[in-house]
Order: sequence, then C-alpha cells, then structure tokens
Amino acid sequence: MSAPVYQKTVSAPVNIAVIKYWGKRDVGLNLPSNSSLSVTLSQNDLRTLTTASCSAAFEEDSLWLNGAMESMCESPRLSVCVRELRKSRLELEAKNESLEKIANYKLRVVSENNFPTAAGLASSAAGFAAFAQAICALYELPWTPTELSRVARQGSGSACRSLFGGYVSWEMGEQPTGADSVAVQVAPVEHWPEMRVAILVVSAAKKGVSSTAGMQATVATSSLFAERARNVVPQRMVEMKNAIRARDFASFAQLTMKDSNQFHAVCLDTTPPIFYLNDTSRAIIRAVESINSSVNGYAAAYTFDAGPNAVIYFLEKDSDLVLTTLRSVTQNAEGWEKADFKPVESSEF
Ligand code: 2P0
Repeated sequence: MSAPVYQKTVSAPVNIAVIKYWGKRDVGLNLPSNSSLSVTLSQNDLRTLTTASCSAAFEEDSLWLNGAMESMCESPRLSVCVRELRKSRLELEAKNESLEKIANYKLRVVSENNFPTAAGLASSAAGFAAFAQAICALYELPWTPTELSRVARQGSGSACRSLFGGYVSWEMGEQPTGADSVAVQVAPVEHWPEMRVAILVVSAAKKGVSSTAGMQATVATSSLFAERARNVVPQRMVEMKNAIRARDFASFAQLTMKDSNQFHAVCLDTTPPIFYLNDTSRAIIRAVESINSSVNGYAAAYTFDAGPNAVIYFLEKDSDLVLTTLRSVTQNAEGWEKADFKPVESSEF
C-alpha cells in the first residue's frame, strides 16, 4: 500500500503598497527600516494558487513554481519559513497525541501565479503569503493571520501584508528579534466600497534590479533614504490610516502619489541609480495629474512599485473619466491588460 499524501490548497492575493516598504534594518531577519501600508487586490485578479502536500513517500522538500522546479533547501528564505512551520507542527504533535505525525515528512509545494512573475507586480508578496499559508493549513496550526505574517515576512517582506484583505499595515516593530514586525488590518474592504483599482501593465518583462538587491544598495548609498525612513514615513503612516478611516480620497490620493514619488526619488538617489519608471510610466503620471487638474481636486492616484507598471486608485463615481483618459495614454503601450479591480476580503480563502 502506498503512503498517504496529506494536502491543502490556498490562494493569496497581491497587495499594492500606498506607503512603500524599501530598506531593511536587519537583512537576516528581514526587518524593514520603516512601516508600510497597502491595499489587497481581489483574488479574481492577481493571485497565487498554492498546494502544499507532504508524505512519507516524498524524498526531498521541493517547490514547483509556475511549472519549474526550484530547490527549496538552496533558498534561505524558503528554508526559514519551512523550519519555523515544521517546528510549530512538531510542538503541536507533542501536545496532541491524536494528531498524525507528519512534521518530519518531506514537503512538496506547487505554486502558480495568474500574472507575470517578477515584473514589479508584487509576485513575491502573493507567492510567499500563499506558501506560508498553505503549509500552515497543511499543519493545522491554530495561528491568526498576524502570527502567520511573522513567518511570511521572513520569506518576503511585502508577503506579510497579503495575509489580510482590505487595507493592511506592516508595523516595522521595535524588537531586535522581529517578534513585533507583523501585519495588521487597518480596515476591511467593505469599509470603502467605492474604492477601485486599475493595473496598467506597461511591461510584463522581468525587472532589471530585484527589490531585495535594490533596497540594500539604497540603504548603503542614499542619504535621502535615511531622511525618508526616519522623518517622513512615520508621520505619513498616521495620516494614511486617518485618510482610510475617514474615507478621505483626496488625502489618500495625495499621500499615495507623494510616497510613490519619494520611493522612486530614493531609487534615483542610489549609487548606481535605479530606474524603475519608463516613458509610459511618466506619461501615466502626467495623465493622472491632468485628470486631477480637470476636477480641481483628486479623482485618481497613481503608484508604481519596483517596475514600470502603474496602479491607479480611484472611486467608482470617477470610473469613466479615469479609465477613458488612461486608455488613451496607454494605447501605445505594450498592453492594457487589467482594469477596474475591486479589492476583496481575503477571508474568502
Ligand atoms: C512595497 N516593494 O511596499 C515595496 C514597494 C517594492 C516597492 O515590498 O527583500 O519583494 O523580499 O523583503 O517584499 C518589494 O520588496 O522584498 C516591495 P524582500 P519585497 O510593496
């Protein structure tokens, strides 16, 4: 008789930061230099689907990412997540005699993204969130999303924010162990039902400088970075939480665009400079500025991560104005692939 296979499948959505994480104060523990805040997108739009299984018949830990096998033991980030989750399962098995003894079985994790990997569309966020969540589910660990976020954070920082739906902060924490560097929900998606998100895929090519390498170069060489982490982001986090709680789109939009611009300024202040935006990205910025001028206020907000693709936040009432204007700008770009996303509550998974 063949050995039984234990299996769980989960999916985790992408999150897009409006106050950006960029810079680590501890590379080993993956602790950020500043807190950050994001909006989780709908699972119907951008997500990672992951199945974790284990069996006495498996000979090694393995990860299949979009059909290609990656070595788990050669990735310190994957290994650290697996080690923590296994240790907790062992503790659970020691406490509860009736549980199957599966903690020491080898793991097989199969993961698929429904969007371009490593194109600055937060693939590592959804990927590591789903990875940690799938093994947590397989091991039946009774953890809250915040507890799990401490493990997912060590895989990829931004992953900790994908464990919640709606508006999510990653509090940088103070403890040297990183125990308090976790994600918490600021507001569920239903809190602001009029909010819409459009993703403008300017290029699906893999990005030139990885986030991990880029942010380490920034920490080492940018003087603007220290000013941002110490004196700008703490106040901005407070203002952004207030804007979200008050459903104040003008403040939300202003802060989002300022923070995106400062993040890219910090990249430019890095030696050698890091360029993530391209001419199409800049055309989108100008288009959003002109939309906002035309309404004498704020109808749209742009933000760009570590790549040229734009994420635009707007309210349902302004959909026609925003999408029509942006379509005309992007018709010469590589593609207009996704629009009108609505973030959903991640309790669905
Ligand atoms: C963010 N980014 O807050 C920012 C904005 C990119 C620009 O989090 O080294 O892939 O794995 O912790 O999480 C990308 O950084 O970096 C990121 P690691 P991660 O979403």
